[in-house]
Amino acid sequence: MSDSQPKPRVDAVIVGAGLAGLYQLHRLRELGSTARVIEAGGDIGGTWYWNRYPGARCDVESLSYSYSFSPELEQEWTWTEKYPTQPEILRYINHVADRFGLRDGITFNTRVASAVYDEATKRWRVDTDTGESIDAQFVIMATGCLSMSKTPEVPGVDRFEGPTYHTGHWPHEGVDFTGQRLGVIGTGSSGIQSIPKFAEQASELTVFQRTANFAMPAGNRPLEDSEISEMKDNYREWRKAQKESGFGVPVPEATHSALEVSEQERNAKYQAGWDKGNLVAIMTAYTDTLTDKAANDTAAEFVRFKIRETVQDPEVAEALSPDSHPMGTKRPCLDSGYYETFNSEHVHLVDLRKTPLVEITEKGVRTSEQDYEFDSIVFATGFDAMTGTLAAIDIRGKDGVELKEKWNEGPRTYLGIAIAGFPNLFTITGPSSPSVLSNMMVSIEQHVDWITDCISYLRQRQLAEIDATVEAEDGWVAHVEEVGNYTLYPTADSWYMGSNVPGKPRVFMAYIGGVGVYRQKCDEVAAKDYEGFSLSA
Ligand code: N01
Repeated sequence: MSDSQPKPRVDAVIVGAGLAGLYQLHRLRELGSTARVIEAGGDIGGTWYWNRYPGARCDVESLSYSYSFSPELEQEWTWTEKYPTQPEILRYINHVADRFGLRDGITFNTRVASAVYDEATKRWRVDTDTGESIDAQFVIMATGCLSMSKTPEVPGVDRFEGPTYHTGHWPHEGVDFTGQRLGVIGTGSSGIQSIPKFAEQASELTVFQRTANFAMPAGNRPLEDSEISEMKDNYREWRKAQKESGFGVPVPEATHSALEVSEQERNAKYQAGWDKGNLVAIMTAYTDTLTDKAANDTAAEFVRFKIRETVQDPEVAEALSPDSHPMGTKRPCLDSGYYETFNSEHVHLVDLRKTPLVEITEKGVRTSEQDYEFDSIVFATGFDAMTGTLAAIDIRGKDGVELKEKWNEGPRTYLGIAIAGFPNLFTITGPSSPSVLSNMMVSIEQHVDWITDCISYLRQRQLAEIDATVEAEDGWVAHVEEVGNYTLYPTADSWYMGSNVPGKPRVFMAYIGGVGVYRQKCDEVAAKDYEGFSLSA
């Protein structure tokens, strides 16, 4: 579109039509604002649109992983299983979009290529890869934390002659691996969920593991009518507890150090969490599990014992037992038969710490020790998390500063919502907010509500611009780092730290202060007329 043509003019462009983008569109429409959602995918759903690999489920229980903004929606939707499958979550998202009439506000199969701030008009020019240019007062990034997938950084990724798949971009029509020799690289959440399913089809399955991860059985099952109706009767109380909790998942508060109770008492508590199939219950069983290595070791050893108990071959059990990072400092997983899968004769584990991955070849995978031939390869190798998607868009703020330049040494934000020098730009569950360390639904709703209130405040006062101050941003970055350093998280090479992407700065990219504490801080900022921001007419 040439500069002389009039551009569509809206109050806000929302980037992404996942759970965050849809709710943001709904809230802005309620406010009487005009908004356009731009979505790269062919339909709504975000993460749940792309991640369709077999076995994909959410690790937060169904009854908690849903919007809280509409009591009517809560009552009319009925989840079927303890942990929701990807297809069921996608059905839910579609139900929400239809119920609240959101589809007409979304442009699909379109990527935002750039967003450039015009200091004279105090508005953004947003350009898409389809050649459209939109004029917007606000840009709201609802791009998700894990949306830019990555393949392994070894030569030959395009050389393999058979089909390759990435768990984060799974074909919508599904894939049948029946009778195939299949190689899977990666044992994070996506690998751990899909590997048991692949083993049901493949004739030979070889799993390439660089880091053994902590997983515990999800204990998934159909929900009882009585638990559904009990939750429906008590949703308001439950939502309040979610909002005030540490991780957006209410659990009883720990009262003791893991080191001040007997081994027997400790293991009984871990066993109870294990039986519940609730990650947060084990991670927060004691006050110091995430802050003290010795305390953490007690939980880690409990899981390693379970692995040894489950996996028949002691050498394989040893290789599957995580010992390179404290439990929880890389995202722990819920599984359905993961460790048991390695008891099947046709399933093989390759420990890449002993025999590193060298390259992908025409026929398969080469390690330092051996060539493996496959019919298909699955990359369960994760994402350039938190910043990758934002850095891929050419975002320019005041004085033409590029966001990716500003974030050269790691992301800098105020509250994970705003970025100094990039006025009227908001990041839903952005870096340095609780985001990935929480039930995403709780954090998404909190951010969307905060952003909507902020836009309403500006409108009422006829203010054109809000920009975080550098001082407020510096203060927040320091606080996030300080709280992070109090924990064991920075000790691990994890995607939370950016260490899964070569060359990415090593910075802890989430706020571990807890969603309840964080919400209070955000509310205080708003109550003090957006303290830490400069506002102008
Ligand atoms: O990705 P990951 P994911 N050579 O980054 C390995 C969310 N999620 O898609 O650990 C060899 O966790 C890598 O090894 P290492 C959840 O937040 C949620 O599984 O870096 N191996 C690792 O084993 C999750 O944390 C749900 O040493 C390489 C794996 O690939 C996040 O998404 C379900 C490699 C990547 O694991 C990402 O999960 C699924 C290389 N060059 C995902 N590069 C639920 O809620 C990477 N690896 C259920």
